[in-house]
Amino acid sequence: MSGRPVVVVTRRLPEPVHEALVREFDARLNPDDRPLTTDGLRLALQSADALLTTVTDKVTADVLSVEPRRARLVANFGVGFNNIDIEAAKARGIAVSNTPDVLTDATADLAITLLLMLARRAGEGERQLRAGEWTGWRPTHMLGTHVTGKTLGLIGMGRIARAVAQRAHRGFGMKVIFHDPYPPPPEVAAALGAEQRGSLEAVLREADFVSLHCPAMPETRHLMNRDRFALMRPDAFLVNTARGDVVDEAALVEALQTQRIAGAGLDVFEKEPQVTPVLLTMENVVLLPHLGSATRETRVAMGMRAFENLTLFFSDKPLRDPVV
Ligand code: 8YV
Repeated sequence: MSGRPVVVVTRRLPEPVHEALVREFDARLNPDDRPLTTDGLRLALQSADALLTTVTDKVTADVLSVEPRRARLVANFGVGFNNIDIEAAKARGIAVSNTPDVLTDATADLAITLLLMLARRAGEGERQLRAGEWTGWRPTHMLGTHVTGKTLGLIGMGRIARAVAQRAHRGFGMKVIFHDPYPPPPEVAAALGAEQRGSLEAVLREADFVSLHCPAMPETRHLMNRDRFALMRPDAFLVNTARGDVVDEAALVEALQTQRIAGAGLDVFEKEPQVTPVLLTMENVVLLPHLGSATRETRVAMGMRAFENLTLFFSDKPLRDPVV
């Protein structure tokens, strides 16, 4: 026993993060990168002082109820923490941390990527060319939708949404509107050129592009449902880089099949990695495998942020990113 805190790292992380963890802790790495089972998570809570988890680890109330339990901290690799039963952690005095800020730009870039791929039919064009079906330039070939001057509606106005607003308004000359039950100070919105709307519905009625930036929690489950899709404009597009649970995927499929909306760009899915099969056949849908924060720089920064929370915790100092 090294006497150093035992930290179970549930997935393979970038090498620089491993080096820091091994230097500082009795780190139990996962070089095979196979997700831990429920029993594996329970065992980790019994044998380690802390877990460094990711979105693929379902840290449920049942998992957290294991006794005897040794772990006192779950340091999540990610800003979202809907993979952890926060109320159960709170009830058992287990601390939880996340990794905000360091992934804001990468995730905002990906939301804009989805928006542009949708508007300019980039996925379609790429597939047509790769399939050898392109017969050359034509004046009316695969016409897309203009972005500059169009209205982007943001659902939620937290860090990532603000970064999207800045890119869309300053970078692409878009009009930006938003709704958030906990809006930023007016001067912050004004500096981003973003206009607040009194309701989600108002944003849906007005926007050419709707981008979701709210956490997954009971209140936001299926926030985008049949009735809300019915409010969107038939030439409007949905972008989701938040969480799959925020969208009723069956209602989305219906809205697409009935041309209730013009298209959707999805980086997250209700039952990921499963994707509703019919979405795979739709040309006006862009599908990405949860790449929001997938840059080398960002993933190292996320790992180092989790490492910082672990280091602070085991130095009896306040977490930098306390969730619980
Ligand atoms: C992470 C994300 O890659 O941060 C989040 O909430 O969805 C992604 O950036 C994922 O959560 C890994 O745990």
